[in-house]
Amino acid sequence: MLEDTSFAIRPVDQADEKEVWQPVGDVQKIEEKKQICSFTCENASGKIHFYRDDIVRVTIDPFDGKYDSVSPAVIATPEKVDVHVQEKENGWTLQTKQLTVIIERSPFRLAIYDQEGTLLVRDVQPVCFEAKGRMRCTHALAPTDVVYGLGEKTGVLNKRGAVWTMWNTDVYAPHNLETDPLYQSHPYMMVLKNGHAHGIFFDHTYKTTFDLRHESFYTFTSDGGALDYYVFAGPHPKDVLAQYTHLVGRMPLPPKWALGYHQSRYSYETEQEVRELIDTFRAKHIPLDAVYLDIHYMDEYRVFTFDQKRFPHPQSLVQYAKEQGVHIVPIVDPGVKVDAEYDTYRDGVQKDYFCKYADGTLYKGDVWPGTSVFPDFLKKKVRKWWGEQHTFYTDIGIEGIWNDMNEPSVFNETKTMDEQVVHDGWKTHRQVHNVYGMMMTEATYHGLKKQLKGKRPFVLTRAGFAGIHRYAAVWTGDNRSFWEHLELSIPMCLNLGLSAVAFCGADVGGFAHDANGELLVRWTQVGAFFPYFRNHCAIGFARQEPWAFGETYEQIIKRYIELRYEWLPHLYSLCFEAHQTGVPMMRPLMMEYPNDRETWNISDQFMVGNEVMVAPVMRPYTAHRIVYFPEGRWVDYWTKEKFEGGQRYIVEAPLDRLPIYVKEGAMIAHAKAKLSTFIKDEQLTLYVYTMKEGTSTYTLYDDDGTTFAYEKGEYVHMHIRATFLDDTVYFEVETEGAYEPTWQLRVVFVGDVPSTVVVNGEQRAIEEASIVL
Ligand code: MIG
Repeated sequence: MLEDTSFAIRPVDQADEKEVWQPVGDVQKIEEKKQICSFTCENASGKIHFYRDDIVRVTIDPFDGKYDSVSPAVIATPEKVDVHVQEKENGWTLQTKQLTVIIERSPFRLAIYDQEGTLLVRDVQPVCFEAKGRMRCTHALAPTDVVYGLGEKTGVLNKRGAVWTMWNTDVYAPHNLETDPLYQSHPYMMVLKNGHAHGIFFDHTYKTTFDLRHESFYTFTSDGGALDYYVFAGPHPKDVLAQYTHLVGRMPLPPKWALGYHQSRYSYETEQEVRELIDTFRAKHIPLDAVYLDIHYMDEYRVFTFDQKRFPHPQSLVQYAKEQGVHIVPIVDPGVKVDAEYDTYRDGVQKDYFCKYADGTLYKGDVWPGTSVFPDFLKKKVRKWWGEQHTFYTDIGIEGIWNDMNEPSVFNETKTMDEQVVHDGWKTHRQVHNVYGMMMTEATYHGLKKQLKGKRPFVLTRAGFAGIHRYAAVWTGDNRSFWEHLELSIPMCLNLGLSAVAFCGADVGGFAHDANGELLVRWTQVGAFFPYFRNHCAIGFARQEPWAFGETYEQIIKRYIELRYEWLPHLYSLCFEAHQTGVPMMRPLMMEYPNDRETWNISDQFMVGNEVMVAPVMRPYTAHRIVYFPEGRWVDYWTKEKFEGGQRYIVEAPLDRLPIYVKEGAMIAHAKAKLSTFIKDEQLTLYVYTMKEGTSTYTLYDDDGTTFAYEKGEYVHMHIRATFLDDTVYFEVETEGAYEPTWQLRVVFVGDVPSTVVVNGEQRAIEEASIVL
C-alpha cells in the first residue's frame, strides 16, 4: 500500500536506468538479389525486402537469429517487385514505383520516401541494441505530424505526447486518459504528414514501447527480438489501411446477427432469468439479437460445463431464444480448473497440452475456478483440441463465443503468467505473452467454423494482437459508467479501426459503477453507430437493461435500438467494405478529409462510412454541443436543416436527439425497424439527399447474412451513381452477384424532389417523392 503514498516517488528509483545501448555500426557489405537487399554492419546483419511496390520490410538482427519472430500477424507473402538499385557516394538507393529507400553507409541509417518525395521514415539516431536482446530505433517526426493507430489505447485520437506500451493487461482500475497498457497489442501506427498518410508496423511480440513525447522524433523499443518493421506508402489513409490489411489480413463477414443489439450482464445467473429477459424484450417490442452468459452459467467456473442447478436445460434455452430471434453467447476463459475429476483438465494433462516451466512442471495460476492451468495455444494441436471442445456448445445450437481473460489475466502481482513459462517448445512467455490471447481466439474461431457447417461463427475477444480481426470482434474491456468513458470510447474505437480492427465497440452503459437514465440514453445513441453494439454491466451494480431507469428513458433507448436496425443495410454494406478493403465502418473525420487540418484532432465526432457524420452529446445535463462540419453542405438527419461546411456550429440536441448529419447528395440505404435480424427485409429504402448539381455514388451490399456463400459470389452488390442536373436525377445502377435479395429497393428523395428521374437511361414516374429502382 506504500505505493499509494509519496513513497512511490522516492528518489532512489528515479535515477536513470543505466543503459548500455550499442549501435549496429557502419555498413560493410551489401548485396541485392531480386527484391531483397541484404547488408552486413559491424554488429548486425539486415535486410530490406520489398513485399510490393508500396510495402517494404526492414529487418536488422544483431543476435544471429537467436530471437526468430514467432508473430502470427503477417499472412501475406511477397509479390514480385522491380527494384532499381544505385550505389551512391555514402550508400545506396533502392527504388520501386512507390517507395525509395536510401541506405547510408557510415553510420548505417535508413531514410524512406514515397514517390512524391515525402519523407516517411528516417533514422535520426543509429539503430541500437542491448546484449540482453533489446532493440531500439529512433525515427524522425515533424512537429505537425499526427500519429494514429496503436490499437486499443486510451487518450485522444492523436497519440503523440505520451509513451505507449504493448503488453496485454487486464485493467479493472478505472481507465484514464493515460491508463496504459490495456488488453491488446497493436504495434502499428498511421502517421499523417500534411495530409499524406503512411503506416509502420513493428512486428514484435515482446513487450514494446512507443515513446511519442518528443517534438521531432519518436523512439521504438522492443524488449527482445531482431528489429522487424514494415512501412506502408499510403498516401491516402485508406491506402494505408489497404496496404496494412494486405499484410495482416481482413475481417471475414460476421453473421448479421452479430451486428444487431446485444444484451449482457455479469451475470444473468439462471435459465429462468435469461428467459424472462428475452420475454421482456419481446413484450416491450425492443429489438434484440443476442444475450450473453457470463461466468455464472458454468459449474464452478469450469469451461465447457453448465451448472446443473442454474442451467439444467441449456439446449432448450438456446432453442427457446432462437425462436425469439435471439442467439445465446457464452463466455469461455482460458483457465482450466485443476480438478482430477474434470474431463478437460484430465484430457489436457494426459495429452500434455498445458503450459509448463522449462523443468516440466505445470504452470498454475489463480483465476475464477481457483487454481488453474492454461492451454498452450502456441501449439497447433492444442488449438485444434481447444476448438474441438466447443462441440459442447455448438451441439446445442450455440453459434457465438465470448473470449475473456485471455491476456492471459491471472490473479497475482504481475497480473499474468510467469514470464519463465515456456510455450511450444522453447518460446518464453516473455516472448509470446502478447499473442497468447489471439491464438486462443484463433482456435475458437476455427473450431466453431468447422462445427457450424457453413454458418459464420461470431467470436468476441478481449485480448488480441495485430491480426486479431481475422477471428473476432473486439470490445474495449472493463470501462465504467462514467461520462468520461463514453467520451473515451470514441477515440479508442477509431484507433482500433485504423489498426484494422473494424469490428469493435465498448460496453454500452459502462461495465462497472452505476449507470443512470441519462447516461444510458446518451450511450445507447452512440453505441447504435458503433460497429459492435452491446450493453454490458458488472455484478453488484445497478441493472442496465433498456427499461432499468423508467419509461421516459426506455422509450428513447428503444427508439435508438430500432434506429440501429433501420441503419443495418448501411452498416452491413460498410462491413463488406471493411472485409474487402480494410477500411473500417467507423472512421475519424480525417479519413475522409485528410487535407483539412481541422479534422486531424477531432476525437468526439466520427463518420459512419464516407458521408454520414455523428456528433454525440457526451456530457450530463447538456443539450447542445459544438460540431465541426468539413467542406460541403450537410443535412441534419432529423430536421433536414442545412449546414454550410468548413466551419463550426453550436447545435441543439435534447435528450432524445443524437446529432447525425448526412452530406448533401449522399444516398443511404435503410430498412424498417424489426425485432431481430432473423426477420428478412421485404423493402429497403434508399434515401437520396438531393442537391442542385453534382454526382454521388453509393454501394449497397447484401447476402444471406449467415453462410459463407458470399465467398462464392452469392451476394448482391449494387453500385448506384446519381447525377443531379437541372432538376433531374440520373441514376446509373449496376448490380453484381448471384444472390436474389429478399427486398425491393425504393428511392425516397430528401430535400427538393426532382421533376424528372432517369434510371439507366429510362425516364421514370415519381410517386409520392419516391420510385422503385
Ligand atoms: O471481471 O466474466 O471484462 O466483461 O463480465 C473479471 C466476468 C472477468 C471481465 C470482463 C467482463 C466480464 C467479467 N470478466
